[in-house]
Amino acid sequence: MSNRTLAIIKPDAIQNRLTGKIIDHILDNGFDIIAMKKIHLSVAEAKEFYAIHKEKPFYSDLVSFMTSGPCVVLTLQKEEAVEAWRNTIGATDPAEASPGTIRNLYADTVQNNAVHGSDSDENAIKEIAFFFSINEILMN
Ligand code: IDP
Ligand code: MG
Repeated sequence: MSNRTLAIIKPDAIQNRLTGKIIDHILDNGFDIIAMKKIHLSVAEAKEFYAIHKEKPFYSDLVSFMTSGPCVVLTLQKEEAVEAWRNTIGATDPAEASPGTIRNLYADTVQNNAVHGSDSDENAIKEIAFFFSINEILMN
């Protein structure tokens, strides 16, 4: 499974009509999209997805942000997908994201940072299963 990761195009990017540009960026960087759907997270789902951050001061604002509008969730496939996708999105804070990364190009603030990426193979497996059932993911 180390060739898969979970990506989310977050509500700020959807609101800013950047979905197509971000999907182009994904494809131009050699990722295959093996699952994709547009969803609107419930508060309960957002809380569970970000449970690892529940003690952080930004947790409740993060949950509000992630439920403020729809997201696009994707399963991406590429060799060493987790690391490759983290490199493609850039640092959490867009002010620190390298030039040409998605967060550098399309994000506004450390919270409204356009995209999500799994941080480990273990979490990628959990996060993909959080959003997709097995029959929603292309097999090849
Ligand atoms: P990551 O998305 O780069 O993995 P995490 O530390 O896992 O960053 O944080 C999850 C999300 O929480 C971030 O993408 C961002 O939306 C939000 N976040 C992280 N740090 C802060 C902060 O200091 N202030 C406000 N929001 C934050
Ligand atoms: Mg993270």
